[in-house]
Amino acid sequence: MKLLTSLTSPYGRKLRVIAHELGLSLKVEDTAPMNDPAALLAANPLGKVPALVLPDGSTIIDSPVIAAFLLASVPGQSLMATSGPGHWEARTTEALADGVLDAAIILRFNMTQGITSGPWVDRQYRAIERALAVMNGRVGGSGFGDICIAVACDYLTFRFPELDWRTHNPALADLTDLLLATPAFQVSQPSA
Ligand SMILES: N[C@@H](CCC(=O)N[C@@H](CS)C(=O)NCC(=O)O)C(=O)O
Repeated sequence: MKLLTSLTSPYGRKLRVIAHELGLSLKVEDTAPMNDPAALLAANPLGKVPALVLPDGSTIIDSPVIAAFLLASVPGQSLMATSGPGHWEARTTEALADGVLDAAIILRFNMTQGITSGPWVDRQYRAIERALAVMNGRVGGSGFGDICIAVACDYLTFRFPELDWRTHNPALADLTDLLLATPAFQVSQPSA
C-alpha cells in the first residue's frame, strides 16, 4: 500500500501513526499537493493528500475513510471499537480533531495571502478553541481518538507556536506529550 502525502500533512501523519500502531506496512510517497502532481490527481481528482493507493491500483481518499480502511484491515485491532457507542465516540473525536486541522489549514492559506484578521479568521480561531475544550474532556476515550487528538495538537504547535492551547487544556497537553514520545509519532514528525 502506498500513501501519497506530504511529510507535513497532519492528516497523513494520523494515518502513518495508525498504520504503525496496527503493524501495517505503508510506503509513504512524499507528495506536494499544491504542485498538482499527475500521480496525485490520478489518485484523487480533488488534488488533496493523503490518498491511499492499493496494490491493485485502486485508491481510497480522505483521511477518515482511509483510517477506517486501515482499521478494517486488521481484524481484532484494539485502537477502536468496531461498533456501538465507543465506535461513534471515537469517530466523532476524529471529526473534532480533523475539524481543528481544517480550521488551522484555512488560517494557513489565508496567511499566505496576507489575510491575518477579519471575521472569517476569527471564526476559525473560535472553532479551534471550542473544539480543543471539548477534546480535552474526551482524552482516553479510545486509542484511535487519542492519536487523532495528539496529531491535531502537535500540528498547532508546529504551525502556530504562538497559540497557547496547553494552558486551558491540561489533558490535551499530557496526552500529546505522552504520545509524542512513542515510536509511531517520532518517525512521523513533520519536517518543514
Ligand atoms: N478532509 C481531507 C483534508 C485533506 C487536506 O486538506 N489536505 C491538504 C494538505 S494537509 C491538501 O492536500 N491541500 C491541498 C488543497 O486543498 O488543494 C482529509 O482528511 O484527508
